[in-house]
Amino acid sequence: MKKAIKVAVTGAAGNIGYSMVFRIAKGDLFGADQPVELNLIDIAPAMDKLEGVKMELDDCAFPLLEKIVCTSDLAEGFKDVNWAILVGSMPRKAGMERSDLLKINGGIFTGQGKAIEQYAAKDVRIFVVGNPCNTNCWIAKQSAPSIPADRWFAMTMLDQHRATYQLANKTGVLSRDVKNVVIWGNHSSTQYPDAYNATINGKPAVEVVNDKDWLENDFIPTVQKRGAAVIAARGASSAASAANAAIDTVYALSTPTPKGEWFSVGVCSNGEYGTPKGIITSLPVRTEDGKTWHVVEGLDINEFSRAKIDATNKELLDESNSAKEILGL
Ligand code: NAX
Repeated sequence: MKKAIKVAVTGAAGNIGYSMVFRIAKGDLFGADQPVELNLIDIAPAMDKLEGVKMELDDCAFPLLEKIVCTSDLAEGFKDVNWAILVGSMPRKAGMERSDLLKINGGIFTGQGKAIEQYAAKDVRIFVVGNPCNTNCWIAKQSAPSIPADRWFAMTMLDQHRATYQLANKTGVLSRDVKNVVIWGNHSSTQYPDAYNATINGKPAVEVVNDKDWLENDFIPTVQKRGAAVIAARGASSAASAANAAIDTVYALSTPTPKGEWFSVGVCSNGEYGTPKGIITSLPVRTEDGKTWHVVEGLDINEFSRAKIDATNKELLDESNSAKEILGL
């Protein structure tokens, strides 16, 4: 048997955590021959609930699961972990000022960034799901300066999956027939789901859809507002689909990307496609070896896309500048 990969999940007693940890234990991140250890982290009042999650994990008798730690102590929780999946956070609520949100998340993500830097394995990779995920990732990264910039990720795969389904549904094909939708920018309502670089059964998606008005005025807002639509329908925010997207992101970063394809994930910009250097922004990414990754360069950016990409990245730059100012980072 291989040496276990150690995965920490924060917010593990929450809804997304509950939908995610069983799939990690089953082998959905690294394959059916790769053992895992789970460090489940939540706040102290959630420890009883977390113990219940552990009991259920025990009761699955997963062959690949070698150890479970339940803790609210960050030193214990991040000790020697190879992956830190940060789900627990304070998303924006109605009436909340952006500065209040930044202060609360600043506290959470500076603390977690510092603890990861101090206690995690040398090869740790950090993936932020908790909203606002791009800026939370940026805050944690600022607090852990010795961890290289290419190890930090924020989730936009759920948006990619939502966009993929909308294109499939519109054109009467299956989701698997749609490839290479790109989500650019922030996981927020300014995100830009780009169908111009996507294909449907190998043909340009714009040609198959053949409805520019739908693509620009229906498809984009539907994807941008899908999270709110799920809340309205379900009375709770996306959990299983978010956990699925989180699993798919870590899997995509750990497995060679199929030829000719790419996926979307928030990464630290190096100025690609005119994005401001240093922000955590969603870009098209590939990995050839399942270890290192690179931004796919040379995609076609038309005037419409340019304006949308610039707007969402401006929002991210403003968010990180506010975080810098308010948190003194
Ligand atoms: P829940 O409220 O069900 O669970 C959150 C859990 O985090 C709770 O158990 C809570 O005790 C814990 N927690 C809070 N502060 C913590 C801290 N400082 N350290 C450790 N644990 C902490 O929320 P859930 O539905 O699971 O959503 C979690 C986060 O994912 C939210 O921020 C949400 O906005 C975000 N999402 C991100 C998405 C994305 O695409 N990036 C989509 C889905 C989701 O909206």
